[in-house]
Amino acid sequence: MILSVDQIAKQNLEHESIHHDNFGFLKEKLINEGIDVSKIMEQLTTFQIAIPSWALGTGGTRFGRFSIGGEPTTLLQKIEDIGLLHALTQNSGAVSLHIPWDKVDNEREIKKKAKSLGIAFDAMNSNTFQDQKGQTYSYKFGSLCNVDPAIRQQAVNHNLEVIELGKKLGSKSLTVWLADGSNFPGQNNFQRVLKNTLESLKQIYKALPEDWKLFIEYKPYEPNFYSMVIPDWGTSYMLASHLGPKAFTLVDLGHHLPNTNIEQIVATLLLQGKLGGFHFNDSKYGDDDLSVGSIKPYALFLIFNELVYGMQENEKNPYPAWMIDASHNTKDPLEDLIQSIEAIKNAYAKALLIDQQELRKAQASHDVVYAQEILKKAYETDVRPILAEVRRLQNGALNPLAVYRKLNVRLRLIEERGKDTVASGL
Ligand code: PSV
Ligand code: MN
Repeated sequence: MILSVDQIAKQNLEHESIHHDNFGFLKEKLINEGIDVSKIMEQLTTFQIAIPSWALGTGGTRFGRFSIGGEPTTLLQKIEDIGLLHALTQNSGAVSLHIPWDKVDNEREIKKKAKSLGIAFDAMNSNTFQDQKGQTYSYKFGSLCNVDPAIRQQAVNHNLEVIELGKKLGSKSLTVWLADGSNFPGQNNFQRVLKNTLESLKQIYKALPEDWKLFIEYKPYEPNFYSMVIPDWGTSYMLASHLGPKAFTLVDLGHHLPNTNIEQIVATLLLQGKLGGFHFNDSKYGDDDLSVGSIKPYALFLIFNELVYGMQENEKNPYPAWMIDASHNTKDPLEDLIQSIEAIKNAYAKALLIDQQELRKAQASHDVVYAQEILKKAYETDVRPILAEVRRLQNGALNPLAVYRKLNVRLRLIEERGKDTVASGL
């Protein structure tokens, strides 16, 4: 299924007059406050968020999975779904693959389909946290960290294969997330597993093409509950620093203990030029993979405040890679992704409204109240008309969710693919 520009434009007619008034009013208000609205719109236009191939089917928990119907079963269909999202939102022009969840046996066809829908190949994700059929050694007791050199080598080789595949598709980065760790004291020697991990990563790093980046995720617990080999940003940063200039830390918002000050981590990594990428989601307790901005929208805004500042001030930090990393048990995954994309752009746009000069002045004079007010003022501005206008100018939908529902996209996907299809991946 494909959504044409004409179909979307026709749907926009219904929302056009209200949008026109709302945008006009907001634009005038912001211009009167000295804000460069067109610059903000430019920044929002170029902002692209990668969609992980595993987010297009209904996620499950270990207690069950409730399929939505019409789920994509092949990579081509997953790319088609991202094409639908991109047509509506104009901000999801990239896919992130997970190997071997994604079967890439027809690269040329896949590349052709992605190109026709304006979709690029973002970071490749390797998987050494599950055993695959026919695999020689098991990762039950770790992969890159394993005490057995043959197991480590198998895990390294898998990453090298993923890089090779990514090269063919035009990807420029590899994300490594390790489930490696231990469930009980005494199970692992902390120093040895960390050293093994670094040595394994060195082999992977050596195989990276010149223009590629390596992103290292961290996570404090799950699936191991006593220790994880890369539990926090500090360990990831240390590994990335040992590896060299192409290695970076990747922040997944769900990979922190409750109440961690993620915006401060972001600031520190940016200062060091080592913030490579982001996995967006939201959480109440742990790695809940809830929709971005659904639980802690203010925290997301504060993170974007640091990102905006850091992207301006820390030239040696590359432009970060953005990806949504969530999994849904109850919602239509495409509707959820529309909501997530909107929440991310909403936080970004609000952060762009912050009067950085005034904030520096308030900080310099230790005016705590005024500093807080400056942030609040930006946060409480309803920026949705700007987001809609940016979409309209790019032939996207003024209201993507309304159009998705009006055009019965899910029903049409069910008609096309059937009620019982199950997407591969989580
Ligand atoms: C792990 O929780 C993670 O965030 C990593 O990015 C994985 O690759 C992804 O989820 C999917 O399992
Ligand atoms: Mn992640």
